[in-house]
Amino acid sequence: MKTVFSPLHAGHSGQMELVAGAIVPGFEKPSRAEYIKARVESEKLGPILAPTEHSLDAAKRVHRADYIDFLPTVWPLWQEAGFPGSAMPFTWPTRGMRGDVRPSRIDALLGYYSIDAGATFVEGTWKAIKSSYDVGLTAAEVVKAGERSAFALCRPPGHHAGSAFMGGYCFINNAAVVAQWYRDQGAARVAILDVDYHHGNGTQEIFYERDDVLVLNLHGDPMTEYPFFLGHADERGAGKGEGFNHNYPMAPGTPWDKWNEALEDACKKVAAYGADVVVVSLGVDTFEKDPISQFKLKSEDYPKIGARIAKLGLPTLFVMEGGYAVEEIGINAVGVLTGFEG
Ligand code: SP5
Ligand code: ZN
Repeated sequence: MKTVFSPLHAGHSGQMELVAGAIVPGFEKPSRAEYIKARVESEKLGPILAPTEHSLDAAKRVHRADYIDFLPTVWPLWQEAGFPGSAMPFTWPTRGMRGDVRPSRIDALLGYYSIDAGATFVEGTWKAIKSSYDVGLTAAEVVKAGERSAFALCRPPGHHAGSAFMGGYCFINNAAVVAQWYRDQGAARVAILDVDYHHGNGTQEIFYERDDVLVLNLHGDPMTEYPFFLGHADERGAGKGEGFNHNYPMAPGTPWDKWNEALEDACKKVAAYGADVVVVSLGVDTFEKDPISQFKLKSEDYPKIGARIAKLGLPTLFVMEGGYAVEEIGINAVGVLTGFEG
């Protein structure tokens, strides 16, 4: 399997995040991607390709144009304002406020375009976001050209980013971008299988009223887990999209056997849907030693995930999302891919 990777992710480093009352170094750090790349190499998964540059048109098919145009301006505006540290929001237009009027100050704009303070900018962030987007589309092209699968080693991740907001370490929703790109290239039906520990709220929001992209999410129950405000089992899609969104919220402490039942059900739905291509939002923060998560998957479980997905017999694009147990992230993420290859 080919991997697409860009070293430009590394400019997104040193960002801080707000956790339980403290501003701490971000869990989403450059070493994550480097450990995965090293494991791709040591396992001889296949060649590692550099991405090609893409215009932002494909991003604007799933994100609002004003949101995408805002992203490259964040760091320059933050600098211009003379603010220190990482660019992050501190106020949000929640219930009872005007979510329809765009303020003019950069710190307020960040709140206007965010669900939380979890997608923070430093100097190299925009270039990293753009490279992650290019990685996703380049890997999508590999599968479109006839390969059975490819691995988009995206960093930063994407699945918390919605049509007009960032959050949860995510800026552009790479999985949503490539799913839409496959539709635009002629695929009739695309399935997105999100196995990251956290609910992919952005992906759900983007496709919620559509029946041409099936969205399945396996994740920590939002009653007790980030992103809290989406991801319940009764969210099944709306309008034309009713019945084309499936959530599998699971309790803290969920072990492999229980998690695997959800995977089995989700895979059956992908097969019944008749998808032309599967996009896997590949997070490995379901791992027992993940520092911010509560599931109990072991390293030996990840190849089984890949093997089950392979059984679908469909063209498959793996898009990297979360996973914060840095030492084991390569073993677990590449474990899925080698399990897929059989
Ligand atoms: C892509 C992805 O996996 N995003 C995850 C965003 C999670 N943001 C909330 C982090 C909450 C951290 N809680 C830390 C508890 C440490 N003991
Ligand atoms: Zn996650």
